Amino acid sequence: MSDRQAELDALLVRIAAAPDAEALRAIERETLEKEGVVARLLASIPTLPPQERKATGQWANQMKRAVEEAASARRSAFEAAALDAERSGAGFDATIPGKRPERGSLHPVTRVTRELEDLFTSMGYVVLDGPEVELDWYNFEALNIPRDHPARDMQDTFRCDPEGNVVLRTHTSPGQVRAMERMKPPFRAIVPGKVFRQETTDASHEHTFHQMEGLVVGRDLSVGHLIGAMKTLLRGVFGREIEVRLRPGYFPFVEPGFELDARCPFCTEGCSVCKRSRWIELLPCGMVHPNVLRSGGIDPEVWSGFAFGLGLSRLVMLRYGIDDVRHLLSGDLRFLEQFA
Ligand code: FA5
Repeated sequence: MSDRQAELDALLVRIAAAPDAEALRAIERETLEKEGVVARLLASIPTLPPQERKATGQWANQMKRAVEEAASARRSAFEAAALDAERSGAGFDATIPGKRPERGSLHPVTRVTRELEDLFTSMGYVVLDGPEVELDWYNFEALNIPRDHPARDMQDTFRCDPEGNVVLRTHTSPGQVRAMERMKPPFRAIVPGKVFRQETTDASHEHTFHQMEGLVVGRDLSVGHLIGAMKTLLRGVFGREIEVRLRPGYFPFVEPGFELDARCPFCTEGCSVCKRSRWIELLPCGMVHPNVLRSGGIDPEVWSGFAFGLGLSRLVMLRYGIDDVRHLLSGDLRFLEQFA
């Protein structure tokens, strides 16, 4: 037998005996790739006497084919063995504990939002959505806050274009006019959502927080209806009477306007959440201004309305005893896991 044939036979024996795919790959590398025997053989051809060149080239190709075929057969054998092992259950330990998938949970703001949606829909309200990137018209002008009106300074606004025609909504009140455009009176609607203000943050102020707008449009609605609705809302939310106070409040889109505050549950003598006042601003509200009804295409001579802007983030704080609003959107799992 020639030396070449002996070399090939030895290679084929090693391939057939390769214990695993990695060992097989190593043999393929040393045979077929850059510095492998086949490559070296082909590279040597120009240096050989002309009469030997053809035979050497043919032999190199024959060797290459033989190695490839043997390696492919060995690889198929590995795959078949792995499949057999899997089918027979070999190597599978049924006593090893499985990997438990991480469990997520609803965010506290989502939970309270859903509860409120249930409460309000049971009272005949529809739930509406509105854009977070809002036109200045809906966020301010249609709400009786023209450009240069000092009330614009009450809410520091993120503007999205140099002209200031597009803003990140500073409150859910634009939902009032959008609701009027979509529905014929009489109707009741709530608009929960995220709002944005460019302001300094502290324990009770975030730049991004949640509100829930409420709007009722009907005939002959009065402050009495408004107060009745606010009481029902708070009873539904807290499941009990909580101490509240009503004081006059100024918002250009309601007349008269009120601020409804809830007693701070975190202290008896004032703390950073209530800014030492023992009251938490929670529920501004009022009778819808005739100009706003007109902006929404509703005749104020025929229809009246009341609206409220619930501070949803603050309500969530009250509900779960969270002492800093900034935890809510921090994304901190140590905080969120408490609600699992
Ligand atoms: C408004 O946003 C009015 N649109 C509310 C309204 C609606 C009045 C309908 C009348 C009729 P105000 O800026 O006060 O009002 O915000 C409403 C509530 O959002 C506050 O009572 C408070 O609970 C909450 N809030 C305000 N600023 C922040 C903040 N930076 N972080 C967290 N909650 C806030």
